[in-house]
Amino acid sequence: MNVLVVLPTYNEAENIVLLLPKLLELPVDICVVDDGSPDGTGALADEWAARERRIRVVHRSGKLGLGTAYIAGFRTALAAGYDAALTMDADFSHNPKYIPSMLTKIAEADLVIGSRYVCGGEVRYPWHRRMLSKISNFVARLLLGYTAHDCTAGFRLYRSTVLRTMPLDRIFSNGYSFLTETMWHVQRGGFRIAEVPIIFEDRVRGQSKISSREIYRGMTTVFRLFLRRLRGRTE
Ligand SMILES: Nc1nc2c(ncn2[C@@H]2O[C@H](COP(=O)(O)OP(=O)(O)OP(=O)(O)O)[C@@H](O)[C@H]2O)c(=O)[nH]1
Ligand SMILES: [Mg+2]
Repeated sequence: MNVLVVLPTYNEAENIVLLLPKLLELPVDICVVDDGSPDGTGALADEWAARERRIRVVHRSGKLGLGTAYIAGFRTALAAGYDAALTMDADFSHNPKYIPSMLTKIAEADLVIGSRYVCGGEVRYPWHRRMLSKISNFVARLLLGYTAHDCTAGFRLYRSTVLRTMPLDRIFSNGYSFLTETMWHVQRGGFRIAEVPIIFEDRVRGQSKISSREIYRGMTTVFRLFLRRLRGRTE
């Protein structure tokens, strides 16, 4: 299976130079989606891409949001004929050491989640971030009927068959809540979901980009999808 790792970046210069060599040790290609990072992440990624054919870089004009960065990566993966796309954060919260077990698991699933909330998984965050993550997961599972234990995780391996069924033009979340919204389509599509345990570590280098606005948007996304569920709509 040929897999494209989709790596959204915004000001991850310190991390990208450490992460790309780690990813190159694995049987995957890489697509960095950089939003004109002022710290030069995009230029660093270009230098790597010039030396290594397995790396490509999508440059966008400014900070357009995590969700649309994933979409840009998915479109690249589909256009280039990859069998699957793996999304992950570029700040080592999603450690590449878990990718081999995700690649193995995809043999029996359509979506594999690097999961914080199955046996063996863990979240190493400050307590308030841990609570926020747990509550948003709990609410999404309760209101939207999601069966995955970690339905807000960004560490995911999607088969292209799943991506092709997603209405990428009509997804309304452009930020972090994209993850909650895509889970809607995966679950409605009846796809097989598997989870492999990961230990999620807090970032050591660089700064967090999640804002209170994104948290608010996350809540509105859940309620919007909940209303859709009440109306019995599948799209
Ligand atoms: N291209 C692009 N990447 C983004 C954008 N916002 C965040 N990212 C990247 O998405 C990934 C996750 O963002 P983080 O800031 O780590 O968010 P988080 O993991 O929820 O927050 P922390 O745990 O506090 O780091 C990182 O690789 C970011 O560089 C964006 O608007 N555009
Ligand atoms: Mg992070």
